Amino acid sequence: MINWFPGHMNKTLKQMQSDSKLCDCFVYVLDARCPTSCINPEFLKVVKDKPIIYVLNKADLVDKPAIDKFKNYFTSQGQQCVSLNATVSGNSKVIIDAINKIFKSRLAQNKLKGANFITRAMVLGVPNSGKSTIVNNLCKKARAVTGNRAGVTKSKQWIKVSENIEFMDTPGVLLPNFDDEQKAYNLAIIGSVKDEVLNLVEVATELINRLNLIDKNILNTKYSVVYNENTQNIDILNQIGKKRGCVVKGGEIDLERAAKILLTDFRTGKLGKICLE
Ligand SMILES: Nc1nc2c(ncn2[C@@H]2O[C@H](COP(=O)(O)OP(=O)(O)OP(=O)(O)O)[C@@H](O)[C@H]2O)c(=O)[nH]1
Ligand SMILES: [Mg+2]
Repeated sequence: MINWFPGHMNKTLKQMQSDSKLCDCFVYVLDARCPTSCINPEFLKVVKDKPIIYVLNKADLVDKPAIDKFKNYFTSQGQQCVSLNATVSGNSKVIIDAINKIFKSRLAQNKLKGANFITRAMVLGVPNSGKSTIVNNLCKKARAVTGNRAGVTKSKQWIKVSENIEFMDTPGVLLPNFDDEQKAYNLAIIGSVKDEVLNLVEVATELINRLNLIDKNILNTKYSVVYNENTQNIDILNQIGKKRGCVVKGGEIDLERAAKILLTDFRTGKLGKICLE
């Protein structure tokens, strides 16, 4: 189904591998709505054995128990993990604190010597996870370009984010192949894969499937969807389309338009705080 890994991502990975030699640590940005789906095995070649700060970003779109569950998961593995809504000014400071904690003794030693040591961190993650938003959140003014679609950042850049820390924003990189279809759908649902290369009706019916497993009331509350024992996911998409005026000539429903409406409502939190994992 979803098999999309454009050539520029391979090039980006190679560049990141080379730039990683200049980095002391890594800020690994995960979308809190499906954190483990955002783990890209290719990043291991970039990070190697240097420290990582895992960021559960877009925490405002997920219920707190889910955030706590994933925080516990990472910390129980001895990893640093913070959660965040990067759209709120100043919030990303928790990442600076986590980095300073890791390099505490090195900072103290340098202070004694009177040297100002700069810690360099690479910000990495799948597309649309909020990497550039985090970088901007730490600057006085917007430095990195952001946008609610995959593939906004085209090239790397170093940006000073505190007195002694510089971040390198990088373009989002997807997994070269998906052996796990569920993870692939999760990434498509959250907007990490370009919508243009997707069958949005298929992605939307997958979302309906997941939402109904979590709580049947979600779609019922938002779109007054009616169920009986034979109701299929595609029928539900039809009902959503009807409710939201996606009717074309002859009374048929424009399912593509209905799919876009449902995905946008989910991505912008209009269906509530929902974690897909
Ligand atoms: N609700 C919410 N939206 C966020 C958060 N962080 C980022 N966003 C939004 O997510 C979208 C993507 O943000 P970017 O910072 O461009 O993402 P990116 O990871 O740099 O994306 P690429 O450069 O394409 O890899 C934007 O519309 C942001 O406003 C967050 O914590 N909460
Ligand atoms: Mg970006």
